[in-house]
Amino acid sequence: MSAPFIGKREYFPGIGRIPFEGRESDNPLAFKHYEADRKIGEKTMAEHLRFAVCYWHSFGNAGHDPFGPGTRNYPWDAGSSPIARAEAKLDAAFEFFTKLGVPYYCFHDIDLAPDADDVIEYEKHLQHMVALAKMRQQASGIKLLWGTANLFSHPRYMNGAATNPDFAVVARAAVQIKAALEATVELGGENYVFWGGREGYASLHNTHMKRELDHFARFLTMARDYGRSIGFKGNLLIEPKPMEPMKHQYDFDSATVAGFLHKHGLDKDFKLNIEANHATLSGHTFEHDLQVASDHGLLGSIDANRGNAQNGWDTDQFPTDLYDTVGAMMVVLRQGGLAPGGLNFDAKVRRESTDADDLFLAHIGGMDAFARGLEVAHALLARSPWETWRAERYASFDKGAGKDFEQGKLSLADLRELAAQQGEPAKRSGKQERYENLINQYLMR
Ligand code: XLS
Ligand code: NI
Ligand code: NI
Repeated sequence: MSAPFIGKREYFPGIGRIPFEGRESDNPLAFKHYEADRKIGEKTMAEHLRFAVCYWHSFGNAGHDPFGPGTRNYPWDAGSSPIARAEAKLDAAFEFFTKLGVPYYCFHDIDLAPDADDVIEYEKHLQHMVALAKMRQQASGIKLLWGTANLFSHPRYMNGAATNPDFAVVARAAVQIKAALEATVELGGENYVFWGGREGYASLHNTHMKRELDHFARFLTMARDYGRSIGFKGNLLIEPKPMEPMKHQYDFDSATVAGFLHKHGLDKDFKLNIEANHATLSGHTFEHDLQVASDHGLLGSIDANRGNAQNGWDTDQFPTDLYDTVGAMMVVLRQGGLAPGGLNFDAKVRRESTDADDLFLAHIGGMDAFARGLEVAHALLARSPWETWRAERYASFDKGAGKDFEQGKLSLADLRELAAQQGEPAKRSGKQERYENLINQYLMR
């Protein structure tokens, strides 16, 4: 194990490289399930899970909410200038990534570098920080899973970015997308994400929805063409979310975005980045939206978090629910993995969690939850009767008339003839409880 990357000063003193100690350990700062090099099937846990830490919640969010300011005093926020603070934040971030032992990170342009209204100044800030990040990546071996642009915080984007009714704002949004694409290419980012922050509407009264959606497609097409022209070979990812901050967000869920991408001929270059809490906000389960994306051949990456059963907003909590992680990993394993995507912890510690080690505890919990989900999902698929049971449920389509139906060889009138001959079909139980029991049985092993 290489020594943790530590910059000019240490931001998490007293915490070393997080070890794997196994499920009997009570050491809060140790992994109980995540053992990076352990093989699950053909791949190691690290290769399956491809964990990433996000820059924004972990190093940029001191805990503010609509009712009050931040509760955490980050030592990297003490510097005298915006650039000095960004440099300190970068060192703290790389120290954290290496101590935790994750292979990837993700950022927005203005998490990494200070924002500026002046275009040239904004670009200079980002280039400066990208050069430093490149050095940190080389020194630590940590890689960029994806980059993105924040087109939702600045007040100019209050009515949207690419879907803004004012062309001047649409053009200004291009400044950030262009720069963030360049930063991603420079840092060898394996994906690029578009979360349509304020792409949606607050009221349909003043909104020309079709026109805004056409603008959105035009903008994404331009971004794709520019990305490809500067050598970006990875996946472009759209991250669906149904609401918040807007009343209605255009990238509502997997099904909506799949239709949009197909309609505009973007499905070859774009895939989806599915966030658990966004799926649940849209009235689905996490597993549902993953499955829809995967069925379209569009599941590219995951923002791993969870919502809260009582709160109706995006609470972005760390994933701890093993049922959820088993379900997610079943979808991922069935499609043969996530690469070049990964599992990015788009999650934040609670406002009341104010110690430096809380950030470690949160990530350790999330990584262990997904490692256990991986183990159980793999065992269910490889060793349990699950797949056989499910296949048997559809066996009537594997031969005879059922197979002819699937292959398009029968007409509606043919089906009527068959039904008239065979009489009333026998009832066949769905046996849901059998599967539910199997999950618990394997979880407890
Ligand atoms: C916010 C989104 C955001 C994206 C990146 O709800 O999840 O964090 O992942 O812009
Ligand atoms: Ni979210
Ligand atoms: Ni996200």
